Amino acid sequence: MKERLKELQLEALERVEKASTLSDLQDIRVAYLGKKGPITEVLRGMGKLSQEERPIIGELANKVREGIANELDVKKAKLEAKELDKKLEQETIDITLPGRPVQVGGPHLLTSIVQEIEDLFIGMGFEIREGPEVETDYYNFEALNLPKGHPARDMQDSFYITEDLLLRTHTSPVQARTMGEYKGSQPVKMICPGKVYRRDTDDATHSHQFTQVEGLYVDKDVRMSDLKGVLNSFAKQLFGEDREIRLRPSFFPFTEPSVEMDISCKVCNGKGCSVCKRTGWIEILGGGMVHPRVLELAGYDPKVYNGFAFGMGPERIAMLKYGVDDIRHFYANDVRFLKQYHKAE
Ligand code: 2NM
Repeated sequence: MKERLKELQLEALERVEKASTLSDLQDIRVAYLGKKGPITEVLRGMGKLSQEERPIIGELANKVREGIANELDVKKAKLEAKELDKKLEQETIDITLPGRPVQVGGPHLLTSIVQEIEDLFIGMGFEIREGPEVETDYYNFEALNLPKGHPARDMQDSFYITEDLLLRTHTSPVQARTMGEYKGSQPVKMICPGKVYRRDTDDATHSHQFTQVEGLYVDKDVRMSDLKGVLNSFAKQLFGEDREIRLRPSFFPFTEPSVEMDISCKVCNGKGCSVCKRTGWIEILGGGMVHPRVLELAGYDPKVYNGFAFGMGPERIAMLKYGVDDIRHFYANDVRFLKQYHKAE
């Protein structure tokens, strides 16, 4: 039996030595150490041995088992390392290949312009205010001196939700709300950027949804010259120190007197071209002194307080500043358009 065990050991170790794959090793493990293997068989036959021989053979059989198992483990580790090396070699990365460019996003042109406008007014002491896009008839019209029957309230011009609710047609209701909140107790100096809605047919210069930034300054002794100074500073910071401004009389229901502001045309330097329609001037916003009725409705005594207000369309401002020829570019989300205005990193 001793000889048989030693023979098995030699045979097994020789096969382990020759094995070249992990599956060869598994076969050897099953053949020699498995339940039906020769060593198990030897152990099973030990009943026939004498008392003295039994522990010696038992010990030897276990040693042989352990020896084979040990060699199998050592060889297994070697083969695994070899296979890993082979795999790594096959999977080498060519670090000389050019990289794939990463598409970097950036803010939408409209977002950038609104932020730029906000920053300019924050610099002049204005706070930013926002309000609901679904607005009541009261704040959208009534509080702004647009009583029932006023032509601007026409069903044809607004998106009504119910008789009393509509998508706001301008951001002025945010100002009416803010004044109403303060109830005449303190000055107001704010701008309100946001989306507004009008029932227009979309074309190069009209959009049923667009953006507004409106401003309001209410205090004691606010004058038209204050409006002119603020707007002049704004226009020069946004369009360049070399731009001139002018105010022309106009009409809005919520301001009296009302004005429209033009900047001198940059394209022709005031000489007259197609951009300024031969006038040398380009209209960029409207404004005026807040109508006493608007102040009164919000709880401000028009004998004590007065103020100025103005409103502009950031799409139009961006179109003028960057030469965009169609308002629909802002809403088409064509990356070829949008990417042109991403600032370089
Ligand atoms: C404009 C033109 C003139 C305006 C008025 C007000 C308010 F709420 F204070 F009465 N907000 N915005 C206003 C005045 C807006 O946009 C062309």
